[in-house]
Amino acid sequence: MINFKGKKIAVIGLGLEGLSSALFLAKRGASVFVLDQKEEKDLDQEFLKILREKDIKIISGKNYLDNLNKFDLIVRSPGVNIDKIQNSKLKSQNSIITSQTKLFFDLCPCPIIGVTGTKGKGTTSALIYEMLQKHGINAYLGGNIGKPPLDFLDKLSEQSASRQGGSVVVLELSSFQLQDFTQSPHIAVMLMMTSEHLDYHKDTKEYVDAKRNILKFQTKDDYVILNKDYPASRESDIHTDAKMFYISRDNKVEEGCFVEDGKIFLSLLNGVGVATRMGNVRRKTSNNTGSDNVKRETIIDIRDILLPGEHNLENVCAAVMAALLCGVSKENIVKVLKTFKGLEHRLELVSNINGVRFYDDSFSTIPETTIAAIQAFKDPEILILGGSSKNSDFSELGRVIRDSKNVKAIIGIGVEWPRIKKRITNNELLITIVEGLRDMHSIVQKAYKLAKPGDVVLLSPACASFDMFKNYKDRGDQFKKEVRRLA
Ligand code: UMA
Repeated sequence: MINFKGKKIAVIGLGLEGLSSALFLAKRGASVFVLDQKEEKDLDQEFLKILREKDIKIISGKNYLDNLNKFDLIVRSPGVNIDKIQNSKLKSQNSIITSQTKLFFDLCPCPIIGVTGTKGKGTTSALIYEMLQKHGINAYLGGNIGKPPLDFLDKLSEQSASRQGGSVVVLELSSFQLQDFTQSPHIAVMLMMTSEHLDYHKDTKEYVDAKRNILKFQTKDDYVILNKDYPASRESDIHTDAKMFYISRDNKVEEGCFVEDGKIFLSLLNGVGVATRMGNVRRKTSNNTGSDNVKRETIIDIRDILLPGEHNLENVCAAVMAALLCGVSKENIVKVLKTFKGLEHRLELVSNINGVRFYDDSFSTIPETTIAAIQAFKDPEILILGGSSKNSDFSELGRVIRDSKNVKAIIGIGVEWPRIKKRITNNELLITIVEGLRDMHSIVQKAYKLAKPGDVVLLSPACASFDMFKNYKDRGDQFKKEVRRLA
């Protein structure tokens, strides 16, 4: 549905996306109702004020879905599981169910680069965006990263016939957003995939299937970049018709980007030139190494990459490949890699106080990312670990901590800490354990007391935050505030 004028539309969920969708549709002449399970007093009061000013009606509280059959179009927010609406007896047979992301795909005039994966999708999306910008491409960044893309739809322009001058959109896409997709982006990036959000999805299969929608509807004129090091990503190759490139931190790849001998390489089959809707990656063959039909080119020495953490090399490889497909020069790619510090709350260096470096990795809500953060440093670490439950399995995290040579202390917090601790402790453990602290002020004070110059204090909880904080952002913000108070 492209013509919204006069249509009666329900937007479900008054969060960031719901607000944006409601305003977008009201501006185009629809009669918009925002439906939310929360009572009106618990909704964002600022958002409510904006809606009222635009004459958008609100239906809230536990019976919020009762009149779904009255709407022509239902726009769900990512946090609202599609099954809840599809199975709702209250919905009429004829109502179309969509989402902000699906509407955006219907309406977007320019190529979209979609990035998904269990972790790293925000960082990778931002890196690609920075590289496109550096090259002078009219790029936009949105999606799960916190920017609903309909907000910038009106600014986008189509590519000209010469593939010059148009906009390019980079979208971070979550499984919640991809779940009911029927279109895929021109360039799809699928990063590492393990399992997550099993509180929302029925099982790992449903989660992986949702993510695979990013490439399932691609044609042979599209491009996909897959992480070869993870089976769920690698084995997605059979679900797409797109031209395929791989990235790897562990192995050479014939076509794509990989890490070897401390460098990032691009590898292309001889004579293969790739013309996407934005650019051309036919590379010069001078200074190439490799066998006759595989041409390899060094992109950057990893010591020159500012972004910390071995795991981020996968994200760097994916971003390099995507940027090259859009015609970004190696020079501009390297410039960005030398200066891009990373996103807030993702292994973010907050401050160096008397030789003690404090890192905020509050976005780390699963064991896999905490393992990556722990392994990002060789210096002694004081780790802040624990929080509310996501039903994670902490066995591997426990093993990594037991075997690590540099974790010197752990401040265990939140309801999940006892479960994590069980996986870590053994009798010979030399790690100092501190528990029972209940606010960020005492946590940071204690961490600083335990630290010596040269140490790293790392907030990387491996858990959600809702038992002690509003969300991961609030947890990270409180951490940063307390760290800065030490200076
Ligand atoms: N709600 C209902 N019924 C439900 C579920 C929720 O009415 O069944 C209501 C809630 O009461 C609440 C509103 O919906 O008032 C919240 O909607 P939402 O959860 O979709 O949140 P938004 O603020 O719209 O933010 C969403 C994404 N949130 C989720 O996917 C949960 C944001 O990703 C995203 O940045 C934003 O859209 C812009 O695209 C956040 C996230 O946690 C960061 N994402 C997950 C992740 O990264 O792991 C997937």
